[in-house]
Amino acid sequence: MKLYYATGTCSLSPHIVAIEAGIALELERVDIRKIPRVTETGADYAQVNPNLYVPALALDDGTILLEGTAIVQYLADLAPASGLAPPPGSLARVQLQSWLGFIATELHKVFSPWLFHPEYGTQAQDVARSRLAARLDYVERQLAAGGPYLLGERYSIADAYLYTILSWSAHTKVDLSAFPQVRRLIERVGERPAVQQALREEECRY
Ligand SMILES: N[C@@H](CCC(=O)N[C@@H](CS)C(=O)NCC(=O)O)C(=O)O
Repeated sequence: MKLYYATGTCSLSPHIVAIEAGIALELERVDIRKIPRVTETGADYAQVNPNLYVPALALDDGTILLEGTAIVQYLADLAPASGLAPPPGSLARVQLQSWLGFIATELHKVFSPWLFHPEYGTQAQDVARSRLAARLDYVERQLAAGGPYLLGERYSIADAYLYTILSWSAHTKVDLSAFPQVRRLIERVGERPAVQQALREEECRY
């Protein structure tokens, strides 16, 4: 199985999940700063993902899986004993999917692309930061009521995804100081050996 990734991006989330699940991954880096988009082996990434973004997971039979939230569920389901995702069909699984959808649409896609492109202007960036603050307040309240993880006592793929997205906060000047439960979750996830290993493998320094 091969993960197409770019250092410091959302592809860290499936990378962490694969390590947590004990799944061996081949890694192929994509330079997302350039068009045409090529991988480190010189392959045309448009042939892998016509949308050009990472992550993409190439299965051994040639199937390409796209979208981070689908990829992490696929990986977790390959290793059910890891407990990284509740069983498909359970209410807990739907609650997990609810968090994955929330992180993807309410957090990830508010950070990116808006806060990574100064050319969009300070007004757009201020709106993005204030929207993120409102959504993080929601996460904070959920964690205060039933943490320490998004699903309660159990660490899951949603926490790895949340960690990945919020690791962009310092660089993008998103202030987490009002969200102690969120910061605690991020610290706790960041200390996990799988997370440290994924960061090392991507040569990433947060
Ligand atoms: N909907 C996609 C979005 C992935 C995404 O935003 N990837 C970013 C990195 S975090 C990227 O590759 N950006 C480069 C581009 O869009 O060209 C997913 O959730 O997997």
